[in-house]
Amino acid sequence: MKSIRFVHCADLHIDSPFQGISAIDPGLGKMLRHSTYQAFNNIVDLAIREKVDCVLISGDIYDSADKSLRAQLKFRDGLNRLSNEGISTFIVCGNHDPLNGWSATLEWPKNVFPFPGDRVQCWPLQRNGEIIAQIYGISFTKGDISENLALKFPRVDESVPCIGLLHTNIGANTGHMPYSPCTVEDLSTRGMDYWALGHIHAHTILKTSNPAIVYPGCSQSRHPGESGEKGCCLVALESGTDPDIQFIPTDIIRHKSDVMDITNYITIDDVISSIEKKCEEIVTDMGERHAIIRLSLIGRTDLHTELHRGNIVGDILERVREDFEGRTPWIWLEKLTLSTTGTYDLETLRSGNDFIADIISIYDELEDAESESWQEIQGTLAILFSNWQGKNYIEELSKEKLLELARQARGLTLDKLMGTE
Ligand SMILES: [Mn+2]
Repeated sequence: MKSIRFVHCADLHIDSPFQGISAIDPGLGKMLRHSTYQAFNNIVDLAIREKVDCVLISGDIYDSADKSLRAQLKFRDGLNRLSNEGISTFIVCGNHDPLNGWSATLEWPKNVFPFPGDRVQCWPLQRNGEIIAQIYGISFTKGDISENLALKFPRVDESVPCIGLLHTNIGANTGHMPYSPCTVEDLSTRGMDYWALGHIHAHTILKTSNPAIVYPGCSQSRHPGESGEKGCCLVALESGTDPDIQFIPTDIIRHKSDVMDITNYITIDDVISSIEKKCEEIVTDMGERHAIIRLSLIGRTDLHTELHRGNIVGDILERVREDFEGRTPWIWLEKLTLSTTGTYDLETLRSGNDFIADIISIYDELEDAESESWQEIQGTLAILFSNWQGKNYIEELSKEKLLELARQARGLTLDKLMGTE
């Protein structure tokens, strides 16, 4: 097998509107929107710097089928830069940018190979007139493809590396829309050396070789659910060895959720300055990228009651945002939640014989997934998520999130019963 090197990216979601933050702060919203373009430019820069043979884009280039002309022109600018360096780009469309959406009448640079939706196409990749790889792919014709497109790929047996491009949801991954569903088994029996997938926004390597099955993840996160680093893969395929797959961050702005323990804090000043210090540390850890941060305050503190007064958390949030105004890289404290408890001793209260001890034991039971209370609460909540109306308004609750809510509820109950508020 000959050797080739390429960049594999997917889910660029160029021109994503970042509706939540744009509504609060239009200036910040504009910068966020620009970040999806910058992340794509970082991918192009990487491909040129590394002198790769090609770039593979596995769907969801744009955020919606009704993509803007601006987004299409900027995307073409990147493809032009690649083409001018002799780097080919292979593209499949996904559920956010299917072939039946509008596309501007633009001339595309040479060395750009879009895949059709009616069949699996094979484009040879050439270097100095010689075929060095075969690239197979198929695009989404419409947004909601329920067909298993992986089964349309031929079983190949080639002397050059074979790569499959597909936007797909593998193994009924319930965290994502079940478009073009397939299994690792379906992909493993096609004779490909590398599956360049798109759709799942978290970078995931499902198989490292024979064939490698890879999601690069999105190139720029768009909401707190997409926390951590985002980027693309730089891959080398060579005969006789496992593919070398390197994850390269390309994001401009990063989301981070964290907790901060304020046990033993005495003043609100301590809380504000520590939040700011924590945010600074997070940005340093991110390699000085712009940051959107969610913080949850935890711990047992005398400030518990004060922090629960009126709009005190909102005021702290606003003060932190003001203090960070004009900072580069910028920091946006997106959300501050309180999960603190008062300074009462939970152990002593638990061991009592009174109503308060009973209340605590009910909350304790929730920590055990086998308990009746836990099953009951799950049963009650299941109704909310079994219809579309509920799903549209409430995020699915993980066990951790539910326990966090239960601990907050316990704190509020004890505050009321013990008259600390
Ligand atoms: Mn996507």
